Amino acid sequence: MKTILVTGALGQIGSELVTKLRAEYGADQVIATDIQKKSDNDVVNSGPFELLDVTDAKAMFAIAQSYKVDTVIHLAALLSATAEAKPLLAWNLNMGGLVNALEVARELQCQFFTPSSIGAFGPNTPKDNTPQDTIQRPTTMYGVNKVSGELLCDYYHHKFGLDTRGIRFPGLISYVAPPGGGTTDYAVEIYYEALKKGAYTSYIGEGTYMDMMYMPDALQAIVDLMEADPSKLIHRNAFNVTAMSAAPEDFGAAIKKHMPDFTLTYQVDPVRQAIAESWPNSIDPSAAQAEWGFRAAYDLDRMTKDMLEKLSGKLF
Ligand code: AKB
Repeated sequence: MKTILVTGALGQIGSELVTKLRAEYGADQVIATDIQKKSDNDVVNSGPFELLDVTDAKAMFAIAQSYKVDTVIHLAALLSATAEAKPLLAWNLNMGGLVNALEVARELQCQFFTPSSIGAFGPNTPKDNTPQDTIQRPTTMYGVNKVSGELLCDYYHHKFGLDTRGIRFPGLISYVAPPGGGTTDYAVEIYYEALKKGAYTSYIGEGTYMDMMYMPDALQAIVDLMEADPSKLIHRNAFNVTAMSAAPEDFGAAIKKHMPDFTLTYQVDPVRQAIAESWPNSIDPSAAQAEWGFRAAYDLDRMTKDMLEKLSGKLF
């Protein structure tokens, strides 16, 4: 039986991952933590919840020790656009939080997971079918954090024998908790605005391709990787995964199949556009497929149908 500490539990991934982990391993086995407490949130009310600032190493250790956790899932981080606006805060939070979480895992001998991102790649990375092992010279603070994080997790594995595992997530799309401060957030906003206004103005330009994935596939990937036989893992930090490579007009066309009057226009934000252009168009997930059986169940059309159904139930 696992006892799992989750940081950033009220964020985009955490809000749904905690629910899934509680269903799978038992509500009391998943200790959700976040820097804020929203008392009407299901994550806060469906099992143990503790307030935690991940830059506070002692507080993190005390919570982990008191619940006798054996697994740490460290999600708390600033996303790419916010990190670019506040680079020093991003370094302190993203790297400080990560090293604290790794230290907790080392001292308590826990299994460890933290997400990396397509942001760990940069402008001189091969853009199409980006290999698992390739050039990683990102030009954003978020990317610098993600590459450093991948290396640090590998270091803890080699140096201390810690069971560290990670995934390079593409843009994640979900109808539950909104993302905040990411470059790929447009791919979530477009569904909300389609339903609310029948129109969306994209801050990412036409023809800009990035990898994307529906949240249920991302959550399943985390569980599958954490359950994977360690003897089969050649890589650890972190695996390329993707479900689709798409540009704004592809989302527009998929939405139009359900809402023929939907209109998509563009007003490009130069900061987020530059970040997007420094990232791959499409990444190669074959290492994840070979080493732990990764597969995505949702393509763009299946995801769009589900997003529109679930979101309209939520909004109206
Ligand atoms: C972001 O846009 O910052 C994130 C990511 C791809 O890591 N969604």
